Amino acid sequence: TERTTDPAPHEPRRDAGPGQGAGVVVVAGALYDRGRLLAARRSAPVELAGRWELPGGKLEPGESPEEALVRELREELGVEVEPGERIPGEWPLKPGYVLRVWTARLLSGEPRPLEDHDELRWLSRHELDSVDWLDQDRPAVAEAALRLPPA
Ligand code: 523
Repeated sequence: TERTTDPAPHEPRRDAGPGQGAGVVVVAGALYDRGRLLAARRSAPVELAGRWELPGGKLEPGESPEEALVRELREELGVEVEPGERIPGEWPLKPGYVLRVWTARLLSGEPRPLEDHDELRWLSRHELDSVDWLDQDRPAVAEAALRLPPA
C-alpha cells in the first residue's frame, strides 16, 4: 500500500504494517576498482566501531537506492561512483532495518574516510578475509567477491 503522507523530515522511512515493506532500507556499495573491493572501518556507534563494512547509509524519502548510494559514497568517501547491479538478497540489521547491496564502479576520486569511517582498504580477492567484517555484511561480501572484476 502506498503512503498518502510523507513521514516527518527526520523520521526513518517505513512502509505499511508487518510483513508489508522492508522498513528502513540501508543501501551499501560493493565498490570495485582494478580488481579490488573497498572495505571501510566504522568509527561509530561504539557497538559497531572497529568493524568493517561495505560503505553506505539510509535511503532517504524520494530517493532511488542507486541515488542514495551515489550520495552516501560522495558524502562519506568523497568519490563519484557508477552503480551497477543489485546483489541478490537482503540482510536484517537492527529491528526494522534491512541491508541491500549494489555493485559500484569507481569513476573519480580516491576514497578518503570523511565521515563514519576511520580507515579504508582496497582488498584483492585473497585479502577479503583479512578484515573483521560486520556479521550482517559477510554474505554480501561473499557475493560481491564472486562478481569482482579482473584487475
Ligand atoms: N549498516 C550495516 N552495514 C553496512 C551499512 C552501510 C550500515 O550493518 N554496510 C548498519 C549500521 C547502522 C545502520 O545500518 O545500524 C545505518 O547505517 P549508517 O549509520 O551508516 O547510515 P547513515 O549514514 O544513513 O546514518 P546516519 O549517520 O544516522 O545518517
